[in-house]
Amino acid sequence: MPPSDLSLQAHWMPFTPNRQFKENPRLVVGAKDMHYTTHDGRQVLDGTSGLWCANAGHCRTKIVEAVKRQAETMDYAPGFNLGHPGSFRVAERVTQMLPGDLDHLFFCNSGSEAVDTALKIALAYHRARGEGNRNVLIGRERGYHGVGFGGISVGGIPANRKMYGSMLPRVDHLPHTHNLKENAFTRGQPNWGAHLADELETRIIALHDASNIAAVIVEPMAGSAGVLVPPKGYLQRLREICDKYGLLLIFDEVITGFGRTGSAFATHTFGVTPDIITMAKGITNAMVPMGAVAVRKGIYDTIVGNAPPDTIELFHGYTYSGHPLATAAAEATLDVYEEEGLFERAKEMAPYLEQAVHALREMPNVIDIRNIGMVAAIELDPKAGKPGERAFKTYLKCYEKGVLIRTTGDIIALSPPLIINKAQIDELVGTLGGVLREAGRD
Ligand code: PXG
Ligand code: PLP
Repeated sequence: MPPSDLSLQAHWMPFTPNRQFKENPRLVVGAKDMHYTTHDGRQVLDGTSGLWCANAGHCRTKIVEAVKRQAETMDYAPGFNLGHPGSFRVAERVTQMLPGDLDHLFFCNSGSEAVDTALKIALAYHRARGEGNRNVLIGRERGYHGVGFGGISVGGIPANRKMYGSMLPRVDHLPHTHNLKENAFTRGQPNWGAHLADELETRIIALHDASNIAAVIVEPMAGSAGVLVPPKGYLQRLREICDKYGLLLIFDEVITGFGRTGSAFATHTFGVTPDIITMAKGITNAMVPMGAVAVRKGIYDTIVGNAPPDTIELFHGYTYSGHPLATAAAEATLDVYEEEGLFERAKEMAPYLEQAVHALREMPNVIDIRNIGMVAAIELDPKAGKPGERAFKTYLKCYEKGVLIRTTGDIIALSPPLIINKAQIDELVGTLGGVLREAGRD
């Protein structure tokens, strides 16, 4: 139980069963490297990088120091009509990590804002080209693009949409690629499913006409909906169809950015370059909220070049776009990734994680295991009439036993900080395996 003077009532917690949590709360009060400290002094191994964001581990000294220094030097700088050096440096460094001519970066404060920003940029781009009728946006079933109205409109998670009435008009969705019959227990990219991208051409473009479609947004690897690794050739096919019909391709790399899939971005891992990339989370190692949107040169040049001189070219931005504490955290974070070679490390450790998680195959109720880079999912057979219960009980038991996992429905996701070592992978997967075994086939 938390300290008796702490009231839990006023805080309406996000994506949490509030009543259940407040009856049986779990509080953490400290974090360092691979571990959280609970309020009662236990160490918990972080198998999820917080919420997929502390990719270099927690409270890294270099990042802490950079943020402290910045807080003492300049707390805040207005971002409209005024600048500070940090945001320009981060934009240079991040765009240098990206392939092709993805060479401009717009700042915001979260993944949800990055998605809204990217969708608006896509619409503004076509309008600047004189094709403002291109305003249909295409997402994908099971896609998670945050919780703004833009993100839930193109997103494909029913529970995140159903309460909120009308969303963006003129949206359609590709089918998702998850298919256990074809792909269960695949290591890395599944062989089956590239043809699902063809629906963009055969159904969606056929229905709406390409001349009305602005952009296609997908997570190159769907994270939130349960780690859906793209089938071989699938993203290439989407790219080809977008090129053929003049549609912008947006990769939402809020989770996959900054090393998760075993290279800097999923665009590198899968060898497909989109027109726009959204990012957040790992950009500051979760130290300070930050999001960003990278766009290809042609998009920036078109929107900026077509506006009358001496006018604002894009009517968009946030009070905290490029906040100095966030840019200080981002610079130090990029240093840590680079100095410690963490993206390469993720790639090197990936086979070990793969081996470890696939050893859970014979555990009770496991119906699929999938993985890529430093991310893995173990899917459980849902209990009849009680979807999600089996995985959530596993989460609670693992937490009691000192490891933090993440669940979505009956899918368990593991996405540890990229600094995890082999003994810690053994501890994470071993504890999970023990809990699954104990639960048995109830
Ligand atoms: N796009 C993608 C692909 C994401 O994964 C967002 C946008 C939204 O980011 P913000 O910063 O607005 O939350 C996300 C966020 C989970 C989990 O456990 C995933 C996210 C957030 C919280 C929990 O699956 N993804
Ligand atoms: N609401 C009001 C009344 C505001 O004045 C502002 C910003 O000035 C916002 C919302 C948007 O806030 P932010 O720029 O932090 O997204």
